[in-house]
Amino acid sequence: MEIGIVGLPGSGKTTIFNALTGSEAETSAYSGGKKAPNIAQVKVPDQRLQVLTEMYSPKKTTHAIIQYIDIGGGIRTKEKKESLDEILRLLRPSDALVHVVRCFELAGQAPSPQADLDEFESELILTDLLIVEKRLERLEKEVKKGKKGDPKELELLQKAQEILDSGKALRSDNQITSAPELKGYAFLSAKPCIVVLNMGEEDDTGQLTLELPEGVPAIELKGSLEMELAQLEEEEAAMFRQDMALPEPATYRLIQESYQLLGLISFFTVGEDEVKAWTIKKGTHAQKAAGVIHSDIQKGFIRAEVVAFEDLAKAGDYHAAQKAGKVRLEGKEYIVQDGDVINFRFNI
Ligand SMILES: Nc1nc2c(ncn2[C@@H]2O[C@H](COP(=O)(O)OP(=O)(O)OP(=O)(O)O)[C@@H](O)[C@H]2O)c(=O)[nH]1
Ligand SMILES: [Mg+2]
Repeated sequence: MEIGIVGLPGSGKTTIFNALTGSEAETSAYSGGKKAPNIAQVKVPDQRLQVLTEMYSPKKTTHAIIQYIDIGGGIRTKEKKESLDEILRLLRPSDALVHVVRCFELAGQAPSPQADLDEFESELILTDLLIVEKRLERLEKEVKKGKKGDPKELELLQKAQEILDSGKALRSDNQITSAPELKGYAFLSAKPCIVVLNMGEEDDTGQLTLELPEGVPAIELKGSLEMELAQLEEEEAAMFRQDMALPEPATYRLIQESYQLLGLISFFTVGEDEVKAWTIKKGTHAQKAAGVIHSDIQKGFIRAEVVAFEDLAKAGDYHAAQKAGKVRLEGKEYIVQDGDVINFRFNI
């Protein structure tokens, strides 16, 4: 799972990337110059894993993982064709976007978050429109030459064109985002998106009221501050946080929200060797979830022994949860819930 960090040049993308991942990638003065992309993986913070780890004292605890990619510069559709191609290539695999908006003063320039947000959103839309128009042109030529093409793809592209022409992103149209015929295009405005309002250190949070695109949540973060904390040793960071009455890194919420935005949930497997969080899409059946661990477990699936994390935590341990009747046996059609602790029974 990968999330692309995007936004206008100088909005603080690399700063947010560093804050999220604890990396020390070089930030830029206001330039928007082209640089190599930054890529790093982070653990999805999850309190429940800590509780389970205390319960089982395993040799190893494994978190769910998200990969973040920070591309240099912004998207400039009009001027730089080449850099656009490069950016599209980099962002194509991303499952979602984090759109960083500058809300701090930079080099004497006051922030204009609403205008910046709208501008970048338009760039996403325009970028997709260019791709759609190019493709439609080619399809029309082929039809003239007597080739048939895929009528479904044509219809969907025409619908996409209409949406984009009206100035809207593709992400809020279910038919477009779920169509297998359009998967290959990797439209940027079709990717789920979270806006990060990147605030200055001294700013009061909770004051900004921006008009957001449909279906796009926003989070306020103090990018520079969070970056500095993320780069400190753990003990030192904890001291600073205590002083500033910041209970946990603000980035935790961003990571967790991006996980939710992608429709992802975690189930857990537990034992003395390992306590582990597994990532699945919401709505996944037990047998398919088993396949995330190993295809053999999916193939030889018999039953899933399931206890909800909350019930297990309340009971204190597995045995007590069993005695309280909280451990259930579920079949392959059972829809796995966020926080389920599962023991798969299978034979091979
Ligand atoms: N005061 C303040 N400055 C910030 C904040 N975030 C970033 N900056 C400054 O803004 C400048 C640009 O930050 P970057 O993180 O490099 O921005 P970027 O979006 O990655 O820039 P490009 O990759 O060049 O497009 C740097 O000088 C940062 O120090 C913030 O939250 N507060
Ligand atoms: Mg950067």
